[in-house]
Amino acid sequence: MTKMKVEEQEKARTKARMSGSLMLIEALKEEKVEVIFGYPGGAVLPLYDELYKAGVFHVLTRHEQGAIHAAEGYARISGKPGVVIATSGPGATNIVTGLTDAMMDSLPLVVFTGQVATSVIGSDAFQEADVVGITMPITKHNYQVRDISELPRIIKEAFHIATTGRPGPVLIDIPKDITTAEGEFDYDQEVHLPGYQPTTQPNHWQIRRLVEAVSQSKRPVILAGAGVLHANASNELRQYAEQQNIPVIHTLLGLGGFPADHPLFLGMAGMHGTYTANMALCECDLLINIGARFDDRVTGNLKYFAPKATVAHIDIDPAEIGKNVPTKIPIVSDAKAALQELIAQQGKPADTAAWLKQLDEWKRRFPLHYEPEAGTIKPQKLIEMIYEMTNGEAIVTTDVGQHQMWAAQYYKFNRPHRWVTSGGLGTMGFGLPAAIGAQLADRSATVVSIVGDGGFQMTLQELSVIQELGLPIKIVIVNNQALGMVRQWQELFYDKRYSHSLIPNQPDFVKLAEAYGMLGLRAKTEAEAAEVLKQAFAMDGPVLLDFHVRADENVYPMVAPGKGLHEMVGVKACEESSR
Ligand SMILES: Cc1ncc(C[n+]2csc(CCOP(=O)(O)OP(=O)(O)O)c2C)c(N)n1
Ligand SMILES: [Mg+2]
Repeated sequence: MTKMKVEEQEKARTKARMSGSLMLIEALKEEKVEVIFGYPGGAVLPLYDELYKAGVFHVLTRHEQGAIHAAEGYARISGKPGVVIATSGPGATNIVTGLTDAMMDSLPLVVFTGQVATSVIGSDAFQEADVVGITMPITKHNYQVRDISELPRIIKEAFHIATTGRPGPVLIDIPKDITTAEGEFDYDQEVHLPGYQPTTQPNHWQIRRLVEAVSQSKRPVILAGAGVLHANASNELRQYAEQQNIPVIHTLLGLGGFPADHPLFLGMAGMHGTYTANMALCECDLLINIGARFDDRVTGNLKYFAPKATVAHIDIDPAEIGKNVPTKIPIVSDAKAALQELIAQQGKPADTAAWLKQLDEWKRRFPLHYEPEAGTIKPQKLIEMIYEMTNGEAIVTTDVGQHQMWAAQYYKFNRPHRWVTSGGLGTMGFGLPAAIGAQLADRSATVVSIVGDGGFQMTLQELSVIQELGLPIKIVIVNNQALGMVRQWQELFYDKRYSHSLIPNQPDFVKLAEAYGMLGLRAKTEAEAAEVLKQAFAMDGPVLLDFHVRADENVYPMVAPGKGLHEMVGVKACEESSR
């Protein structure tokens, strides 16, 4: 067949008449969607019927929240949009947390919700919810399809909006009658959105100003966030930092963007950041923020944040620049494009020798620290053991709490796109379903889901999916029989009144694993931990590991709420410690 003929046939196919449901399937094919995470119900029955006929790979999670977190994990690892389908009413409201999570952490999702028929919208029909209203502030954009003729354009726009500029979740609410109505499927159209034209290339004059500021700086530092990962700019970040001899700090979400074992790396900043990273932010004279949004968990009390610094901020979202921290050099750009330009300019590097010497001294004197203890499992040690067992190569997903912070501190990410955590929203229950999406995005990766005994119980039904798909995820429960992070705050700030944070009677997680048809292993000492980790990682299939760790361990260093970064507690000078 000639090339012309193939093109004609292709055109004919994209102009064919079909139902709304089939259009959706065809659009997903055009967008090269590999997997859909979802849950059926009345309003999406026609759609599910087409899914059945088309043989699309659809993962039936056991709760819609599981579906959307799995889609987030998939998006985080693959860089492609995660696709979700939920039914109207309760199906849609069950994804509200995930949408908010994806919005806060800038993850590209395209989410389809069923809706009652257009003729009964507004009548409190069975399973009707105002999903467009509910999700307006927690989506990058949302739509309700009112006419079948709009459907192809809307789907095409949704994928475009979710994945360009600052990524985010886009929702399409589709009334049931639209899924059965027939129309022309024209997907061969340009996206035309005059009001949405993200700036991706930096302003040359602002770049020159930054180059000049760097050349005059004595104590510059780069704060790199997830924007570097979204832009696939890790290589450029490294090149630039090395070219200019500028040290690098990561936000929680940025981890892996710069190699943790690089001499210029100072660690994570913020509430549980390293001493060196936080002090560098206090003392720097030039702060170059690349793709981070100056979250309050990173800055601490803004009154004391980077008091001596000229601030430069590279961000694809202009709304972030100057939002929290006054910014002298604003650069609206994709991180990769801005870094490429900075590298190309090759300005005179800053003379950072004395600064780097000071930072090395801090690194040596005030490393992350914990007291080893025989006969128990130190959670920090547990993370180190997992790091060693996986050669630092695993994809790590977490829940939210102490275990999340220990994972961020002690699993040294040298590569991008290995770290999947809920940063902005801090969503308990995120880790397990996110691991499903992460594993489906990278089938050959070792995926470790590090979860708390509290958060695990918020989405543990997804064990069923892991078992059913035979995903070889290693689930690590850091079982401190407590809502540990809440317990820590109550110990430190509420005079040890442990109001509803201690859970001494957790279920038997090993038996639970068995109920879900997977191997469960338990360890209560470091020696047992080493043994079960060896066994688990030697196995092909999923394993659930229940580690009973010390219940009263705290995450340090810590910047108490309302304090400045210089007011960290729990820092020990190396000479005083046994490590
Ligand atoms: C959905 C949700 N509810 C409540 C919280 C508040 N919260 C933050 S950390 C935490 C404790 C988590 O306990 P666990 O999962 O056992 O983790 P740990 O801190 O013990 O490691 C709680 C309740 C939250 N982040 N998310
Ligand atoms: Mg816990």
